[in-house]
Formats: sequence, structure tokens, C-alpha cells
Amino acid sequence: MTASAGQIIRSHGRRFIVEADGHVYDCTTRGKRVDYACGDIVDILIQNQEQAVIERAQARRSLLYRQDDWKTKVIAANVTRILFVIAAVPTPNEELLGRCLIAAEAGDIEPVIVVNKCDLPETAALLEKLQLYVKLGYQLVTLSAKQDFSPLQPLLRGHTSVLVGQSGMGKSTLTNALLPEAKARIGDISTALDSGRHTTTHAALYHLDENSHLIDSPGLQEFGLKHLQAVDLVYYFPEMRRYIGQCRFHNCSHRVEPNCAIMDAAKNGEITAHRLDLLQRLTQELS
Ligand SMILES: Nc1nc2c(ncn2[C@@H]2O[C@H](COP(=O)(O)OP(=O)(O)OP(=O)(O)O)[C@@H](O)[C@H]2O)c(=O)[nH]1
Ligand SMILES: [Mg+2]
Ligand SMILES: [Zn+2]
Repeated sequence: MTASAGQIIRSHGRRFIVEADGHVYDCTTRGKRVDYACGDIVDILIQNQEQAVIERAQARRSLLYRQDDWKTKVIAANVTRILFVIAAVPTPNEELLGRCLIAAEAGDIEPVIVVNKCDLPETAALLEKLQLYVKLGYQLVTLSAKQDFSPLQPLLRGHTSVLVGQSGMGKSTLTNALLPEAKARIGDISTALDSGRHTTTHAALYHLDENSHLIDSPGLQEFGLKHLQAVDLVYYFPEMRRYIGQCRFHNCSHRVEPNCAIMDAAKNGEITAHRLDLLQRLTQELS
């Protein structure tokens, strides 16, 4: 057995596919550990041409995960960019976007909002809604994975990016469009469901070029943030940071207290009701 190091390029529950020195190994883990993620750099023990065992993960530059009451779901490791993919059809869930931006802020990973399917006429109304996030300073690109994905390309260079978002928004279509040998990969990416619909069941990492990598991930329905502390939430809302420390009570929950700087700013129109509502609901959820 030979020791080596490689990167997890696919996760299948208990099994992981690791790329090391140009080889691909089907890996198990020690002690049924499953807390590895696509993108992790791992130390492996090679058993034969096809199989290896993951010994441990090396220190991560970043870790994107979500957590609800019961379980932690690691989405991707070592990414430097989150591409939140949203489209006018199927009906987008803005809550998911708000939560993903918070996870990005908390994980210190730069988010980009990718508005896909701009070939659909319903896109104009969505873009109007999303101006709020542009005003908050988030990058937004508009494209059509089916017609022209070039607006995204400069943002990918030199990054390990992960595509996240609701099911059906076009993450895998975009992945296929961006990959040099697109068609060969479709089988890897998706599993055919009923009526020919394809939905991604596992995260997978692809190389766009030597320094640019892209992780496609399964569609999200929820984005649990139980791993965050209620007191830290305001730091993750860019428009609220300037009010930190200005509330009358240092442990203000920004929900019911008098002289709350955040609620006052919302009253003055400096913070939107929508974002205040998200802060208040998350504060309650995490308390
Ligand atoms: N009109 C239009 N349809 C698109 C575009 N991009 C993707 N679609 C369609 O949207 C549907 C869903 O695309 P997928 O790429 O499978 O979506 P996904 O985000 O990977 O979905 P999950 O894997 O379930 O998370 C497919 O029918 C695509 O053909 C686009 O730019 N324009
Ligand atoms: Mg997909
Ligand atoms: Zn307050």
C-alpha cells in the first residue's frame, strides 16, 4: 500500500472518488466517516489500481455546509466562490438565496448571484426583485446556459466555484455548457428520473482549466443555518454591520427591544422590511 494525497471529485454518500496523480480511485473511509466533501484534499492509502482508503482530510481553506435540526450536510470544501443559480422558472425561492448569502458570509466565501434562463421573458421581473442584492454589494450576472454563458467565464478563472441553488435552475446545464468535453460528462452528472428529467444526486468537481474548477451540486430545498450563532447574524448582513454596537442593549435581539438601531434603520428605510424579517426569523430560529 502506498500513501498519497488527492482531491475528492465526487461524493456518493459513504464512498468518495478521489483524483490523485492523474489516477481516479474509488475510496472508502476509516470508521465509516462520511464528513468529507467534494473538493477536500485528502491523504489516501492506495490499495490497488482502482481502490484506496481515505485517511484524513487536510486543512480546508473553506467549508460550505448547511445544518438543520438533525443533520449536517457538507456541500463543498475548499471553494473560493459560491455561484447561487436562480431563474424565473421554476418559481424561485428567495428565502434560499437570503440564507445562502448568509452561509457564504459566515464561511468567508464570495458569493455571486447567477440569474440563469435570461432567454425567458419572466426574467425581467426577477431581475427587478434582485436589485436589492446588487444594492447590498453582491455581484450578479445574467445569462442563459442554453444560449450564452460567457458573462460568467471571467468570474470562474482561478477559482474553485460551487454551483448551488434550487432544483431545476440550470446548474448542471451550465456545468455542461462550461466543460470542454461537455457531452461525455452528462452521464456522470445526472440520474434520469421520471419523464426524462435529470436531477443531480451527488456533488461532482470538474476541471475547467488547470487553475479553475467547478463543482455541480444537488438542488436544495432548504438551507438550515443551525451551525451559526444568533449573536453573529448581523455581521452576515452587509447593510446591518454599521449599526453593530448601536442598540441600547448589547444583547439586543433586534426583535422587541426599545432603541434598537437595526429596527430604527428599517423604519427609516435604510434596511428593507424583507431583510429585517429574515434577520428576526433567523435570530428566533437560532436562539
Ligand atoms: N429556457 C432555458 N432553460 C434552461 C436553461 N438552462 C437550463 N434550462 C432547463 O432547466 C431545466 C433544469 O436544468 P438542470 O440543469 O437539470 O437544473 P439543475 O439546477 O441542475 O437541477 P438539479 O440537478 O435538480 O438541482 C432543464 O430542463 C434545462 O433544459 C436556460 O438557460 N434557458
Ligand atoms: Mg443538476
Ligand atoms: Zn437591536
